[in-house]
Amino acid sequence: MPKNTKKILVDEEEELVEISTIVKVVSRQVLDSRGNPTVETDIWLRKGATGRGTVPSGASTGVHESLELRDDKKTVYGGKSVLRAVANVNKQIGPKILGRSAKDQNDLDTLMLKLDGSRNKSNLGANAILSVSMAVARAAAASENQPLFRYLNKRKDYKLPIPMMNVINGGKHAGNNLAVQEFLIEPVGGKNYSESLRYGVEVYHALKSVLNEKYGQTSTNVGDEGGYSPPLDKTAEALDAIMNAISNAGYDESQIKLGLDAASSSFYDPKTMSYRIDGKTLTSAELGDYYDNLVNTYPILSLEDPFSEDSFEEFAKITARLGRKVKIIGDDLYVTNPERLAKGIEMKATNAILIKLNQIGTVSETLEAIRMAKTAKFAIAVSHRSGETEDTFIAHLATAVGSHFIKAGAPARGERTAKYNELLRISEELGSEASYAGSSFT
Ligand code: 2PG
Ligand code: MG
Repeated sequence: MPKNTKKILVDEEEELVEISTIVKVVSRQVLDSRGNPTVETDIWLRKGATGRGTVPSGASTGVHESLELRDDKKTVYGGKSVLRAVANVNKQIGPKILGRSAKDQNDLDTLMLKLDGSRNKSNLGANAILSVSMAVARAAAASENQPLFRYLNKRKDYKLPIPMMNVINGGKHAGNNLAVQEFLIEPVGGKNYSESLRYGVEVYHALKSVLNEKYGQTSTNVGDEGGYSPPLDKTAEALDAIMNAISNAGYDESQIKLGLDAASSSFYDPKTMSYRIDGKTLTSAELGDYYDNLVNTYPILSLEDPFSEDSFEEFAKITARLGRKVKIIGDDLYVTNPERLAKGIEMKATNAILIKLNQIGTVSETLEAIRMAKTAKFAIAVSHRSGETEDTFIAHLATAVGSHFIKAGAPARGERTAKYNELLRISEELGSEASYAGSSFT
């Protein structure tokens, strides 16, 4: 090597470290899509690159999720303000990460876990920690002049996900009597992401006409995730309306599959160990038969949280029974937690996982859960929360990790379309560099 080449390389390395050095951290309180306060953090790096993380919030939260820290001061935002979490970033986390490289995602996440010191991030708040973790990743990507998805995956095996669109809202997301929380359409048949998105949007609009005609105009008021919220009380009625919409829009069941998120912990009664659905009270075994019947009647491709959040055995039974046809997705069961996922993999509890950054609270642990799920050959669905923000992190994450699905609500309301639109931009940028997950389901 000529004498001064070494010197130049060293300088370049120093330069890279310097570019990614964190010089400023500012957190604030902003609003989510339900009008509740949430945490947003901005990070500045030495040469001017910045990154932002805005944290979403669930309604049907699993009991095993990391803790979302709220102030509980009833006179302010009904107890929902997050000023303590914001202060934890500004006063505790911020000073500790100044001078560190934003590229050390793992180390920075570990540092925050140590600083928090609890099992479920209850001291600093998972909302505080995640806002920083996301902002770090974004700032590091900006320091390389890369979009986030490229920064998160240097191997470049990008895959665009199938949109899982929640077109009828029930459960805790709507003011009707549907026990099942989400009725999703999964347009697997498009030749690429944007075509599948179009199929889904057309069905969503056709569904509006179907519901208006059958149940009147108030039936197309929308729920938290932009899906319609008709005054129905039976699962099959909602599925029939969607099937009509699919055919009215000119599609068939090879092109558009259905998904259900039962979110069954919200209709489970632990005292009687039974489930209240369609006006009936069912045991776990009866609920298993109920799902089996639905899967044989409708083109259902995914079934999320069919049993309550600690029912690993019941999940394993339904996966053994229906798993060849259907993706059995663990959401509240796993809460994106690598430890709970390890148990699920061991027990063959499911064949798919829902991934939500804020359930676990750091980007590194989320990536670890995804890595484990991929090794176990689970299908992956990267997901929003019912309380969302304009942040598009999950669109990048889904593309980077080659997620099969992205669950981001109906194709309506800005916080939902923010994700679907970002994926349109990503797919435009990637062109033939990316494959499309739909092709493995047709
Ligand atoms: C779910 C989610 C997102 P929430 O259960 O999958 O759709 O709902 O954010 O209310 O937990
Ligand atoms: Mg769910």
